[in-house]
Amino acid sequence: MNKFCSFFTPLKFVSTLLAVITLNVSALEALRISDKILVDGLAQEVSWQQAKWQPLNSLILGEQPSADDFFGQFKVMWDEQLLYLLVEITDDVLFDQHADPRHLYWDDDCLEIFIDEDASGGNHQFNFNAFAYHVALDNQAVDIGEKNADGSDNFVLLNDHITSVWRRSEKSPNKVIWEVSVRVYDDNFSMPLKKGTPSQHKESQPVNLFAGKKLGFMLAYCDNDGSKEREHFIGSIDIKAVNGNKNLGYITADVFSLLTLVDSR
Ligand SMILES: [Ca+2]
Ligand SMILES: [Ca+2]
Ligand SMILES: [Ca+2]
Ligand SMILES: [Ca+2]
Repeated sequence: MNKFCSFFTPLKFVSTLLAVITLNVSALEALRISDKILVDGLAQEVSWQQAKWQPLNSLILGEQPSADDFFGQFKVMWDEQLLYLLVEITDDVLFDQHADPRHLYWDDDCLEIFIDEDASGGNHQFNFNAFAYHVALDNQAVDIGEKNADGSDNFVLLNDHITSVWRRSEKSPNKVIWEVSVRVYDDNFSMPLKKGTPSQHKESQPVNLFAGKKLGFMLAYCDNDGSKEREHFIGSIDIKAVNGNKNLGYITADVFSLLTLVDSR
């Protein structure tokens, strides 16, 4: 047996092939936009025609919904300042049971955008190593910040990071067309201080984006049609369960996809 054959044993070949397939499944590319994107819930831009639809169909919690209960797909693009998302959603009932945008927001219908600016992976539950923006039906964005001084959870509105507009398509079956732009912040982000607080603290600025940049990314939708708790939670990637649990994205960025920014072809 020559060196080549001894290295590529059938088992190694199969495991290498599986690793390549796994990488492809969890890797996404975003094309640079070619015209200005107006975030208005109308997918009229030429850029959106150039991007490919990506599935939003991996069950994280609950039972797999039928196509009229929930169906979603999305496109992702970028320019130097922003990431852009176009999400097309079928949801039979739009439901916002909690008026307070920071209270049990995951049990209302919401779009969830996960961003890990440097694709570092790792825990982000109570820090800004990565973000899990829950964009509600009122277009406000909420995530978990650093814990309060008394140890309680601190749900924070990060509306400066997200511009979100959705509207029904005028064409039957009148899907929800959700258009979003995201300012990308790195792990140095800290919450703005209250006005009048004397401090050297500088307000955090979003990073610039460029071709070749890699980010951790995942998209999900919390679907509730009238229950106390969300009925389905569906994401853009099939998360490997740990102890039977796939709902790991709000805790660790390890489960996100790798999103590479590329120039238009
Ligand atoms: Ca638009
Ligand atoms: Ca539904
Ligand atoms: Ca990070
Ligand atoms: Ca719903």
